[in-house]
Amino acid sequence: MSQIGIIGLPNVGKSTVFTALTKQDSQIGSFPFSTTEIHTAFGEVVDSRLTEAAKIENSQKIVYPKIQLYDLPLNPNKPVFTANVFAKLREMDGFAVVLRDFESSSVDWGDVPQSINEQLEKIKLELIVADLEILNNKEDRLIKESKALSEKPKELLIVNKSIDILESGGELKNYNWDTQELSFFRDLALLTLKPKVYLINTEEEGINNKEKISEEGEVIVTSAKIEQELSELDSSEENDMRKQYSVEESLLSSLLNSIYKELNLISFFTVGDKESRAWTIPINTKIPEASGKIHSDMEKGFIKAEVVGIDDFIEGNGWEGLKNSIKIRLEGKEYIVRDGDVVIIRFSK
Ligand SMILES: Nc1nc2c(ncn2[C@@H]2O[C@H](COP(=O)(O)OP(=O)(O)OP(=O)(O)O)[C@@H](O)[C@H]2O)c(=O)[nH]1
Ligand SMILES: [Mg+2]
Repeated sequence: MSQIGIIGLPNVGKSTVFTALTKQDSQIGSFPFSTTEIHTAFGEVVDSRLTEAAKIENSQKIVYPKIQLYDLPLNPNKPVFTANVFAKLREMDGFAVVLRDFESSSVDWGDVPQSINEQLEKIKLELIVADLEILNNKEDRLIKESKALSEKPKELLIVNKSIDILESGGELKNYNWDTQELSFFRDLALLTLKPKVYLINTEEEGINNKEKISEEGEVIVTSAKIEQELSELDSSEENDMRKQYSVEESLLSSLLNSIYKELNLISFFTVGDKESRAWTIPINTKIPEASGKIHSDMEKGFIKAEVVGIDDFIEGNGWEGLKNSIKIRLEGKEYIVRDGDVVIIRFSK
């Protein structure tokens, strides 16, 4: 399961976002630095296609895709994160960066710039400085170790290149690193290498949209406050209110989609009377490996898979309705699983 840290400057609505996504409180307050502890909880994305498919098969249980979210406290003194929080940030698979675009006279701006791009630069700088510290230490160690060598080791060249990028204000994720370089980076858990999605927290009355975000990548525009209020309603009330506010897709679902895009992940499904379930895999995964997610025996003894897209599955009225239909394809070991595939794995034990 992906672990995502919600980060941003003080009082921009990080905890409001966290609560909207998880229904758990994390010390929302109108003053800066109101969150003082690390909070974590799961966000489960109710995929209506899976609900529909499960209904057709009378599934006893439905397991939707989940992400684990973290609301991380800021340090009122420098640096913005304490060592403890930095250590947590290094464990994350990616970040949701919250940028404040709502006015609200009752919420203190403190030192936070009103421009979303300036906010973004400030946060980026914190991450860059943290990475530089790690890389500078690594550089010192490598120089010492390589004194006796006639040639600079490859690792030192990678470190030098990374330091140059960071010192000129760049993030490491924006460069194409080869697999050797990426595996070297793995142990260092560098923060600017992690994927990010941007959450512009805007007015309840509609998008403020004063400014276009300068960063490329997945951007979600939302009012965290509305989303938090909607998350407290039951699902039929929520649907009515969503229509009224014209925010049909929930923040959780757009966030999950954006995160999956940034992390190159997709979901496939198993649908049956006991359980209907979403499974998360990297894109370009072959079916034996994907089925290993369900059970290791399936990967080892993989023979064939029956595969049908979930929309076709619903339209064809499930396994019974699709019996003998050409919509169900028989796929072998080389098949690459697509987003939304419903599968039955045939395997030998
Ligand atoms: N008007 C308005 N207020 C919001 C919105 N999102 C958050 N707020 C308010 O802004 C204040 C700060 O929100 P928090 O979620 O506590 O912000 P935070 O980033 O977690 O703050 P710290 O943990 O203190 O850094 C609270 O009073 C929220 O109710 C929004 O979309 N619109
Ligand atoms: Mg907070």
